[in-house]
Amino acid sequence: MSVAPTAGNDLGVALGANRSSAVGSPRATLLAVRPLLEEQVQVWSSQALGFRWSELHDTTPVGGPPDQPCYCNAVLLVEGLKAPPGEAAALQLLDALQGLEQQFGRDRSLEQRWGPRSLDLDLLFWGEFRLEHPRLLLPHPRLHLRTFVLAPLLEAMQGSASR
Ligand code: PH2
Ligand code: MG
Ligand code: MG
Repeated sequence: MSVAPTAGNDLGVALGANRSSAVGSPRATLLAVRPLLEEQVQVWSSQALGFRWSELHDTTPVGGPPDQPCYCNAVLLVEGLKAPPGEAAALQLLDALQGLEQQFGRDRSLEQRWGPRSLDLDLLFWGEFRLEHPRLLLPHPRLHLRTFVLAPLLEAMQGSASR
């Protein structure tokens, strides 16, 4: 049986940074990573996609050590994915996101939970797909609690798609 693709297959990625990277401030990092992230998602999916971006938001840190710097946050919505969601594909995308984090200086072995980071790329959801894997929970379990994700997500949902 074949199932027609629907808009319910949209995928969300949250971007965050609150420590400078080789390209500069957290804001400069998010600006630099935007086209690279689109490229990675494009390569991962091997098909034409639509991208909707939020603005960049300066946000107060939630959790983590006291006195950490403010974050810059954004959300990317990916539209038009034809393949049905699945574990192997989601983990492949996670690998690509973590590769980009490393490219911008992230070293997970050196950091505290929710401590400052040069780039954080979190998969938020992929349609209604549910995944409980040691490396990845979908949808993101704290998505509904985080204004720094919800506000840009709403903005991206209301924006127009670029292809
Ligand atoms: N990310 C965290 C913890 N706290 N606070 C804000 N404002 N923005 C973030 O992206 C963020 C956070 C862990 O990933
Ligand atoms: Mg993360
Ligand atoms: Mg995060």
